[in-house]
Amino acid sequence: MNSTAHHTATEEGVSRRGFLQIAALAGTAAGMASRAAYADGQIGYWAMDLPDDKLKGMLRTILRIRWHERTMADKMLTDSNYRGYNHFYAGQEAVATGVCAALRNDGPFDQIDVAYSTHRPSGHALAKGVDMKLMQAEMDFRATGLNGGYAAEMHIADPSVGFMGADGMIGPGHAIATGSAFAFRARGSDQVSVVFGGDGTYATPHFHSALNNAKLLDLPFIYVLENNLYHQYAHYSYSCPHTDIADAARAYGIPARVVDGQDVFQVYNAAKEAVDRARSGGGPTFIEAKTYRYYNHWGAPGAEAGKLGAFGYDPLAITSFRPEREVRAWMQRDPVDIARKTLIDWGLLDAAAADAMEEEVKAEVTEAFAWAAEQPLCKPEDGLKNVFAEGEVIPRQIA
Ligand SMILES: Cc1ncc(C[n+]2csc(CCOP(=O)(O)OP(=O)(O)O)c2C)c(N)n1
Ligand SMILES: [Mg+2]
Repeated sequence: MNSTAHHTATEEGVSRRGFLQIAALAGTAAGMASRAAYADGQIGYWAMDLPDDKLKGMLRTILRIRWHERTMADKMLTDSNYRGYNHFYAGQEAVATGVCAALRNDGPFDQIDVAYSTHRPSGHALAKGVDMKLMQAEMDFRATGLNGGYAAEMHIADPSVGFMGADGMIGPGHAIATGSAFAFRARGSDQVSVVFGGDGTYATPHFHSALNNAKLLDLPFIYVLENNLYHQYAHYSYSCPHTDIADAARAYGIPARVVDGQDVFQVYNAAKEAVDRARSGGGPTFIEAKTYRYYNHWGAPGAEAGKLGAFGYDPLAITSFRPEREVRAWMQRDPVDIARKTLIDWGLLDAAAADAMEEEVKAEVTEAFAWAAEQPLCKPEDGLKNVFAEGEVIPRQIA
């Protein structure tokens, strides 16, 4: 352990390190696994020191995202009247959860941290604090949804919790996210701006200009790259020469970490370090989370109702882009299982309590879908609302 890099997590919490050291000395599987995973000698933060409620809250967030995804996939497969759609995030839940757990998500708009999302936004939105019912109503084109039903999945936004929006275009959101970071610095605020991006963004000009500008101006900016190996139906090696895309960030002079994106607590550790650096004026950080999506790029081809994941050949041949055994291998390192097992190993939960939490989450998700389904549909003309400004718009410039 690098002692200069070591800090205890800032929130009040009990120390579990003693427990882990004892467990490791005793040679238990739990202790050894935990030490290998968390005492890597580089990241000085210890998610395990956080208060119990916060740690259990991370498992709950992962479960909320997971069951929202599964419920939506089943709806798409079984209910021909269901209009909603999604770029499913299942498999990647630990990334959004671990990152957003390190952010300031409550408070006035001029104090909370902001997160910019992608075309795959449902997990980022829920982790940042977007209301599930309103989000689901939006994804189902309901007039009472989060954005009036005309944003649907790929343009949902809720600035009240710092969720600055999904983005149907790959890349341009990066420029907006660095713009927010610049605004925070110009205003002397300690807010932090985070952008999520996929491996497919590497080949966009926005990726490179965002990193370059963030470093040149030492902005409070965090780039979270979710490397799920594929952009649409192509492996990222088709468009990126790096194995670790983090190497590209290092070339811009930005500190970068590669983390196991299936382990929420490792993601949290890296995010906490990045947030503290950004808040204290230390500039940007790049985090590459290695992860995997269980479903097809878009929608539910190859999936079966009631089962997690999409496999094998489908008539459109679009699930055939990756080997079935690869999907199954990644599903062996499931973010739900890892978070659940870790909390049980740390003594925060037993299996019965974890099961009870999952049942509560399922009930919440069922209720959200039922509520959304009763809401009035938006009208086609609603789609033009808020597209054009009305009246006079006065250009402004910071002096
Ligand atoms: C500028 C632009 N080009 C192409 C597309 C079509 N498109 C949608 S998603 C996607 C791949 C994105 O891959 P990645 O960034 O790895 O994210 P993932 O889908 O894996 O989450 C592409 C090319 C787009 N939306 N925007
Ligand atoms: Mg990808």
